[in-house]
Amino acid sequence: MPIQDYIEKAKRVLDKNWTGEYTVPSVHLYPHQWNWDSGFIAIGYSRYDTDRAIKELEHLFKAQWKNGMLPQIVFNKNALGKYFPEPDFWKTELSPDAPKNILTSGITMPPIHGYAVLKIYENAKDKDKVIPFLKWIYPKLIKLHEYLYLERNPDDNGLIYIRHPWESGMDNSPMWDPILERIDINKVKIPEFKRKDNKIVDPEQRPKDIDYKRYVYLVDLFRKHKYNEKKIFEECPFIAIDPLFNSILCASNEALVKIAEIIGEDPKKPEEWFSMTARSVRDLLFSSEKKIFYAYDYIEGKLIEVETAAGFMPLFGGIASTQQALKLYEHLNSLSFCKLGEKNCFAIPNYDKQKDDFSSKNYWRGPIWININWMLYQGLKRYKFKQKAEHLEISIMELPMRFGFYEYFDSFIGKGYGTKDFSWSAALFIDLAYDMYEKNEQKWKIRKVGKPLILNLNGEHISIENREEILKDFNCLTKKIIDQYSKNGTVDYNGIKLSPEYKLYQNVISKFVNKDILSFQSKEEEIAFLINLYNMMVIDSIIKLNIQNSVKEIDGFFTDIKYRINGKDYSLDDIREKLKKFNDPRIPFALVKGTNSAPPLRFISKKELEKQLDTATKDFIRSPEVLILPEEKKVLISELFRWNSYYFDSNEKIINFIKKYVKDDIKREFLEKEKDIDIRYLLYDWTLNN
Ligand code: 9WN
Repeated sequence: MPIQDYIEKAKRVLDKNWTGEYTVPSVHLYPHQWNWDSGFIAIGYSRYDTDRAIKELEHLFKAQWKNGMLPQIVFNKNALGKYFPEPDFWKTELSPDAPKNILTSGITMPPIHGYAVLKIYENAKDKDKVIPFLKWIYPKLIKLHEYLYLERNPDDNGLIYIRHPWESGMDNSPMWDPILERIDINKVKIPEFKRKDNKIVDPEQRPKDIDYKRYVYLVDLFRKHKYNEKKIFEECPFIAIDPLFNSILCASNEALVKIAEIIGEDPKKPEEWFSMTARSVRDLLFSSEKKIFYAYDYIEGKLIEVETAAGFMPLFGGIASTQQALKLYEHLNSLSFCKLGEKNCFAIPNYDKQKDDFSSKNYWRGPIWININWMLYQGLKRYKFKQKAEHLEISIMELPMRFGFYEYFDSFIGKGYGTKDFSWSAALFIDLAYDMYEKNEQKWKIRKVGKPLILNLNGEHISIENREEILKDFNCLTKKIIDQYSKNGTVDYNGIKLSPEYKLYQNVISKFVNKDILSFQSKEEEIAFLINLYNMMVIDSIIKLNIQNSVKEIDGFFTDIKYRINGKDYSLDDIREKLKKFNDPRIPFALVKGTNSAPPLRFISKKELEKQLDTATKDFIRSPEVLILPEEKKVLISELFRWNSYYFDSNEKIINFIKKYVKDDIKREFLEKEKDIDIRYLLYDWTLNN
């Protein structure tokens, strides 16, 4: 499996950054443990090394403050001197809440940890082994959330504030500009300090000095107040309600409810927290007109009208209403944030790319970040925006495969910026690559059809209607069934089974038995009919054989299950054979085998055949079934091409075919000019699309 090589590369990045107790984000630029990084890193580990995932979070939570705050950084005593600011600057020992003998910073970060802990449990091979860890960490997670709801919830409405841009994780996001400008660096006293980051990474890709002066000013204020939350709140010029922070908190609250149920705790608290925060985010941070959630400037008492990727995060938190989600989608899928099919744009940039001050290079002011796109991917999947989710999935996979495991990526050319060998880029790549890699593991028990099984013998077989009427009924019912019971690529087999249309469908197909319905007037009519017949026969077989996991459960699914038509029996493979005479390589992409890999099911009409075959092919080629890696001179494609070697009998044919459907200039040029392309096959996902 070609993805495996890249999984190994990603694991090597994590091995390099693993200290024995936790993983640094990057050895040179960030040589300590970071709060939300460890959450994402643990999600990656959860796929292949449960012990490490657990250790990662254990180490972080051992540094939790007495008041429940989980610090942004846990410093490594042996690596001091390479980063700024370090413990000598933070002076957290001034706070009675800071842990003794553990060095930390004095702020927090987005609380992704509840969510990550649940993933560790869900992905573990031996779930029982994770229970003691769940029991150990659950009260600590509750304490962390309790700290947020008690100390950072000034209006008691569940909207949690942050008091430093570093707490958002999106440090120099343009979203914070209007608030930070309030700190007039010419008027306030800024302590002496020396940056280290811009000696390691090109300063063009990092925050400006003026930003750092303000960051440092805020830290100085915190230590002056000995990290007393109430005093800080009264004086701090930066009090912001961040949609990203609050959405992540909701995702973790939701996970805490599930964890509580697993270990027999009362889930009431996280349940209430979830509803309270979700309601307030929905009601107070959304702009219906601008189709985005905004951050809120608590001091001015108004929304900060700056559009960044954070504004879509309520999709990840599962807190946007259906109407809000539709609006968010419209905005997300626009030229501002990368539209499906738009040329030369990868995933979602961190800032509206149509703004004058957008930068495709500078840190949180425009580039693509893997963690943000990974969360948006989860959110889009959750709200069933399948195509868009898949587009992000492709980018999260392709960007590191093509350019390396960088910290962030150029929004137009994909080049990697910041530090290389960055842990969460590797970890979240692993998470998605495992989905791809594991999906083909045979999880199902195989049954045999035995002898040929004819599915359409349960009716009268004799009909007085003519061929045209029967075909008309078939088309009409097929269209109804597909339109009503399949959406975004998933099919409601149970719904179909119980529907009146399915009953009528049985009646119609029983009339095929003695009728010559396979002589057609036009090529279009024949192709459309055969594709619809194929797709309906798959559905009918899944229902009648009570298939739960995959058509692969049935040995002989494609050869031994048949429909009788005019006295002759046809299997799915026979129908596929019949379609070959048209020699149209787009046809295989319209045949839906009841799987997750296939493009969405559609009723094919003879009038729109051309367009529909194109769409089906385009959908497939622009899905994660085709990964194009110019820098690696590689194309990774679905096995489907190999099975259809009738149309695709040479590499040249494959490349010529896919290049017609590729929008991105760099990729197309690569496919056009490169003579020596290495084609590798990705395994097909046979999981049932129910
Ligand atoms: C300050 C570690 C962290 C990430 C943040 C990212 C960056 C630190 C910095 O690196 O921030 O926390 O020094 O710039 O902005 O999201 O957690 O990877």
